[in-house]
Amino acid sequence: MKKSQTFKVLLCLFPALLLTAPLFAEDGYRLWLRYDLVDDPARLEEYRSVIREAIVLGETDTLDAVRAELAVALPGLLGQSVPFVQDVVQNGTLLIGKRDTLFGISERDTLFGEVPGIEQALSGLGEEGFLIRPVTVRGTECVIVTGNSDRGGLYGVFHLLRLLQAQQPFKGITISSRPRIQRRVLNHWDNLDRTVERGYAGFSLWDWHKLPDYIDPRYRDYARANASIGINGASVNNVNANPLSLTREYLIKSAALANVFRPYGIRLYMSIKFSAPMTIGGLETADPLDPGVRHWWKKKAEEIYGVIPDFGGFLVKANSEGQPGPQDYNRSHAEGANMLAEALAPHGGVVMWRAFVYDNNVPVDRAKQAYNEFTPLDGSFLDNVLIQVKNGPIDFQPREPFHPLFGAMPQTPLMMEFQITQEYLGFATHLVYLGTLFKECLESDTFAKGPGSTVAGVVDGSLENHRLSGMAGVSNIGTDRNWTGHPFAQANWFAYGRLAWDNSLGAEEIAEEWLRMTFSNDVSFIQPVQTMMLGSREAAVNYMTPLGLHHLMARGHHYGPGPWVSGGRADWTSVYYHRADEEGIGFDRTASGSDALEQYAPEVRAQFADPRTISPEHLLWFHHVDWDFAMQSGRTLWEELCYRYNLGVKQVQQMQKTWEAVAGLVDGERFQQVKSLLRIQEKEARWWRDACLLYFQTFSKREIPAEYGPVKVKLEDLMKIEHPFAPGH
Ligand code: GCW
Repeated sequence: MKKSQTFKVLLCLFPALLLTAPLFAEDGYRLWLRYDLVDDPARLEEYRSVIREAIVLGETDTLDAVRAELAVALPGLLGQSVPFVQDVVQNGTLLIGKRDTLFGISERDTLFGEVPGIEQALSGLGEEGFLIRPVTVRGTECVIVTGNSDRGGLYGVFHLLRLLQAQQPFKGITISSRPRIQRRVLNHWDNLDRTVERGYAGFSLWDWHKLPDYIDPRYRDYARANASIGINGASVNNVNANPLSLTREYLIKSAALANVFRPYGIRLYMSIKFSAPMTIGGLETADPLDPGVRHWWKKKAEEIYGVIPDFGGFLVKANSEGQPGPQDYNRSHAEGANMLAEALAPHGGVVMWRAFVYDNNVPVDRAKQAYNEFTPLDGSFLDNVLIQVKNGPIDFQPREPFHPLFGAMPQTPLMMEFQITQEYLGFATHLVYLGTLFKECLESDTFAKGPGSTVAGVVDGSLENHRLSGMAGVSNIGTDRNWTGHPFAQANWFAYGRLAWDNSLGAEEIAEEWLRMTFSNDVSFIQPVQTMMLGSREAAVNYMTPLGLHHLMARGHHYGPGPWVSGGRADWTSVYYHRADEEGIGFDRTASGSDALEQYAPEVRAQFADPRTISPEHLLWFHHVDWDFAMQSGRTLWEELCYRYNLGVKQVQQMQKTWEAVAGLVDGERFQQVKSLLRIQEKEARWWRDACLLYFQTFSKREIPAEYGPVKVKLEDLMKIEHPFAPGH
């Protein structure tokens, strides 16, 4: 075919292509910031009538970021240009800026005069809150988006764009919002060689080798995505830290990242290695009471703030899983944390000291150790120290009761650490929406100060009126084109950010928001898929670790089932946790066992103490019970175990059906990807079920009820499966 002929053929094809497919692939890169044309005609008309022009007042990097976002978003959503103008001349002007620029409190501008009630509305919004509200300026109808700082304007604009994307009513509405938690941080477990510990979405985003000179455009998109959900901090390197991050060379690289993040309200934090004064500083000790060591950290902090003036602070994993720490010198966690806090304090930085510590020698139930270690230190931390506590007492399992430290250290601000990356929940292969897991923990009642003392209240500081508050999410982001590997894993990043901003949001509404923004506003799509998301975590619990079982995964990489894992360090094995024997199964954490129960408030203990009344979800976490134990369902424990494992598989099969049924309502690319991943998930759900049931059957010596069909695999074959190259390890 000659060139001209090819061209003609293409010309004929082009209109047809336009009708059937978007001009670019839906590869997931745009996340929830797609800004496609509003497809509800009535809404489109409404939005077009209230947003015709925009004024962004002020010349700061943050406001430039706002302009850049609006310049892409509004024409995309409204299908027409929305020019930036200098003055209000017609109805439908968006006015964006910091309150004093907009309302003439500064000398520079008195353009819009006083708006009644505005001072009051803004007074409770703090530094980051925003207000969106209709105003009349010189007789014209406008909408203002403002806050006490530019960042308020930024968050307000993202909120507005969210409303438009989700096709919610906008005309005439007033909304104000401020974050409940101050430090809303992603924790990247990213290594300097770009591998990511427990990362399943490719390599690290941070190209340390080419930094600081090459700035990957993706850094900015990362910052946009975070700002859009209110995340305001990123700890960029693994908590199993490489001390090189603190060298001059790497600080300059980090500073380049911080420069990209800053306009989006994101501070850079860093994980540090406690022994850094020795390894990169040439000192002979890292003892936190040693004057030379203290001086070294002081100087290091000065150096950091010299290049990153808004540096957030240090995240520290010390005396845990082989990491160095103050206990190497017979000093306490408080002495270690306070030394760093002192170095950071003059610059406004904080220390996020992790409570994920447990002894190498396994003297007591691992679930008890953090509490034992930290509660005696309550009240001895400097006031720029936060203690960062994982949601549960073991390690991000599919289900854990809330960590007993929440509510037990009233004088210390406790940060929540959630894991967004699905280390124990099927990596980036399984569709597991974590909004429900996060909420379950936040809503748990610690009873620390009577009923209603929720974990959420501990973490947002409201229970004890703490000055500092924070939440960390272990990131699931990598270089995969769609950022998170599984298209639905984006929802977990999103849900984390939304809950860190406002822990009163429901998992349901967050899922709906995300679906509307990420996929479609069609209710016949949203409704079934939202239901699928909301049930997905329970499905995973059922096919992996039902009834309070935990830590049954394969050794090391944690991929797939390994209930038989034994030998070596006890608390890294499965048998240590499930304790199956001829009698029964489960970890006795009551007074007759490890008595971990005793670390909770009496009201909580009462909920968990009796195997006959405890919710079945936590049964085997706290109790060792007989195989014939009578469950509330009327089944025996063994039957219940069989039932739940099979239910988990069925739930995944139902997810597959749900997804098939929305085929016509999703773009082909993401439809196929999710469909394939669900197929893997179903296969792996069966793998988990078969492995666990066949293995536990060697103790229970009972039949798997016939209704579940014959098990077609052999335990010995399942036990031989190895995954030497499983990612993230
Ligand atoms: O969940 C476990 C992981 C480790 C991790 C550790 C921690 C960063 O298996 O990979 O190390 O927790 O949280 O420190």
